[in-house]
Formats: sequence, C-alpha cells, structure tokens
Amino acid sequence: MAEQRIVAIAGGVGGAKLAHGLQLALPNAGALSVIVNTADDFDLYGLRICPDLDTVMYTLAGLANPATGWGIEGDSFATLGMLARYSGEPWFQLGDRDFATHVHRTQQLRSGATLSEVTASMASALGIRAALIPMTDDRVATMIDTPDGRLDFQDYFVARRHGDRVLGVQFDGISLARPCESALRAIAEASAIIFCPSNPIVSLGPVLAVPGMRDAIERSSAPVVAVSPIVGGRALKGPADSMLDSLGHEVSAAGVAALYLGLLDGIVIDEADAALAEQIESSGMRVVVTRTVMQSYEDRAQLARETLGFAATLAATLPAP
Ligand code: FO1
Repeated sequence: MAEQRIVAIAGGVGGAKLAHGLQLALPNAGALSVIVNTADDFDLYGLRICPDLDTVMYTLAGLANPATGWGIEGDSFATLGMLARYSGEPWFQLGDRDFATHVHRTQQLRSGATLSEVTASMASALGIRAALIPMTDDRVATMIDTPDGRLDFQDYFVARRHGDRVLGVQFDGISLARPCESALRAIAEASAIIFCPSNPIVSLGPVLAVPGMRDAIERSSAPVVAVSPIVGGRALKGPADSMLDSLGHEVSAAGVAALYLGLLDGIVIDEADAALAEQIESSGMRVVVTRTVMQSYEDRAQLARETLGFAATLAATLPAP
C-alpha cells in the first residue's frame, strides 16, 4: 500500500493543535505537510514576525506556551522590558527566545532566502519532521474594515483585542501572490487534505485566496475534510464567531461548512452540534460528529485519528481520479 501523505491547512492556535495531533497520530511524521496562513505577518522593531507560522512551529516542536497557545513556554521578557524604556509600553508580547526566531528569520530573508526556505530550515533545526510550508513567499497582509476605518490585522487582533465590529476583510497583495511550489506539490501528492479548526475568514481564508491554491485542492483526488472551529455557536478562541456574524454568515458549524462548499467532501463537527448534521449533509458533504475540543495532547491525537479515519472512509467512496 502506498504511504499516506497528509496535508493540513492551518492558521493560529486551534489549527496548530490539530496539526500537532496529526503529527502524533501518523506513524511517520515526515508524511505530514502543514500549509500555513501568512497574511497575519507584519514588521515590528525592524523584524519580520510570522505569528501563525511560529505558532504551528512551536506547537509541533513541543515548545508552545500552553497558556496562550502562541509564544514559547517559560520565555522571559527582558528584551521587551528594555525596549519599553526606549519606546513605551509594548502592545505585542515578544519573549526573549521568540525574538531569536524573528532575528534569525529577518536576517535570512535580508540575505536573500525565501520565507519557505527559512521556515523549512528553522523547523528542521527545532527537530520537526513534518514539512512546514508558508502559503506563499510573497507578501500578503490582512486588513480589517471597521467602523473606525481600515486596520492592520495585528492592530485589530492584538492592540484592539478584536473588539471592533468587522465590516469587511481584504487581503492586500493577494492577486499577485503565488502559492509556494512545495505547497502545490504536497497538495498534488496528498492522500487526504485537512482544513484545521482555524478561523475560516482570516486564517484559512487567505490560504484559499492565494491564486492557484483553491484550484490545486479542487484538482486533487484526495478527500478534503474540515474540522469546524465553531462549537455550539461559539469560537473556542478568537473572534471567528463575531466575525462570521457581522459578515452575514451563519454562526455555526453549518455556516463554516457553507463557506467551504465546493471544496469539502466532509466535515467533522462537535457533539454539541449533532443536530446540524442533517442540514449539513443535505448540502452534499458527509458529516462526522465527535468531541472536537482539544484540551490534552491525547485529545489532539484522538481528533486527528478520527479525522484521518473519516478521510479514509471518504477516499473509498470518492470516484477514482
Ligand atoms: N496574540 C495576542 O493576543 N497578544 C500578543 O501579545 C501576541 C503576541 C504574539 C507574539 C508572537 C506570536 O507568534 C504570536 C503572538 N500572538 C499574540 C498571537 C497572534 O498574533 C494571533 O493569535 C494570530 O495572528 C492570529 O492567528
């Protein structure tokens, strides 16, 4: 039997947890590729910060801060403390060890490496066997339209604690962005494609909006399965629920399924949403109902095993390519 090759598409903390579960569940972690949102990336203190790539990287390396899901466990903040003396209270928490990641990445990018090259080499240096792949090497920036005007993503998300009503979302630079070759290759060779439980608008939305990415997924003969980030009508973390609502989408696992319509063969929803299964199945995709809240490492691995099992069942029923 050919070795299975799994592609996970992920954004922030929820996506990172399932990617970690897949790494735990697969007999060979090298069979996993994680394609990550980079539209949250920005510059601070002259450094290139890639929050979602780093969240996934630290999580897969077992370094992530379990309290926040982002940043490094046990990190100290002396550098930020000194910076505060020069330039006032920081709005974005960067730990000392986290700073090293941004310094190294920025230095490599300035000396001509692509984001995918520097990401692969950093992930490997941290002992990660899965392929960690940015959605693009080009610059894309999520902008959030609010009643106070257009905001940079991290200004909206961190500085203003995602408290503004979201009237629209733009991905600056997206029309000129090209997907990373390694991402396209992984999708073409995939035996299953998993949409992790990340915000469908601002985490997976940019990945799917990179020209060519959606086509690649549609062309793939692999089953495509999402795990809903909305449980019982609420996002487990972050503003996905209020964002769906203000943008006119149903705030439920069914609303998530509708956003991915045409791409998904199936969706995994939480037990709390069992009543939605029939409605979602009537849209033409299959549904698995299970516990999707990941509190422990075992929860991550268990959800990954169930998602992979679901994908394998779907693969057996999909028409041959
Ligand atoms: N999120 C916050 O809410 N506050 C922070 O101060 C913060 C710092 C931070 C530092 C490094 C990093 O990789 C991520 C960080 N995040 C922080 C998370 C991040 O900005 C968001 O969760 C994502 O962009 C949304 O997925």
